Amino acid sequence: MSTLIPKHIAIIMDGNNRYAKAQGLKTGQGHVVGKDALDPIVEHCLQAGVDVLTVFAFSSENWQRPEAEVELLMRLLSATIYEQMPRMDKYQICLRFIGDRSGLDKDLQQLMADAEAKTAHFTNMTLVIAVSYGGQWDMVNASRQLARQVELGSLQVADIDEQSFGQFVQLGDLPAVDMLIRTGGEYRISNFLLWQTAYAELFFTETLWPEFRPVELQGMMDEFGRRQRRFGKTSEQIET
Ligand code: M2E
Repeated sequence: MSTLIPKHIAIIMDGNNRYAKAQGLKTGQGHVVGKDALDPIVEHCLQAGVDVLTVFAFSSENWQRPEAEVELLMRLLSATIYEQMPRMDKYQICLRFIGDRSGLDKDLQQLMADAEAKTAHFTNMTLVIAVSYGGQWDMVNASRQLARQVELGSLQVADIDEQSFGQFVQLGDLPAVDMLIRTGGEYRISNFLLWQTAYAELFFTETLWPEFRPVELQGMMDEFGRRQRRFGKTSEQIET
């Protein structure tokens, strides 16, 4: 039986602040260490043949964090995009951003658009960074676009179904999420990809994000394969 590789993995990278506290670092320094934990995970997904990796870098709710932490995260986001571009080029990875960009600094919006344009033609893997993203914002945004199409007469209400709705949520052109992983010991979806994870296998680990390594990710991918082979069968079928 060939090993089943997930097409789309999504990760809620949680635990940066707890890591910083445990290491006696200043708050926010955990985000700096957390940033560097992503590279080995990206490379592991690339080598394993994963098509899409989506990571939750900054949620709609993160705007409520202390101003200094939000500013640090925004600066870190810009710095990381600059830093990552040579790697995207080297590994031919398409970089995309999802979320409500309207609240972001104009320079950052331009940097994101440039990075997407420069990597749009790469086909080895797609790395999606969720910035100022919320699953509920996503679904409301999709609903607004559908309502506008109905108002314009280019869509009938009767034509709104899961298929047409699914085209208007973020990443509607990409495979649905197969594996949703959350590090840091919390067991919540926290308004991440709500529509896109409808059928995702859920994986939680106590490991804090800065300490999350490819070996643990591979263990989850192996478990994903085992779960898929059981998918839809009765327990009797499994036993025989
Ligand atoms: C990331 C952003 O907590 C976030 C701080 C910024 C870096 N980060 C974690 C990301 O997820 C942009 C790119 Cl191009 C890659 C990773």
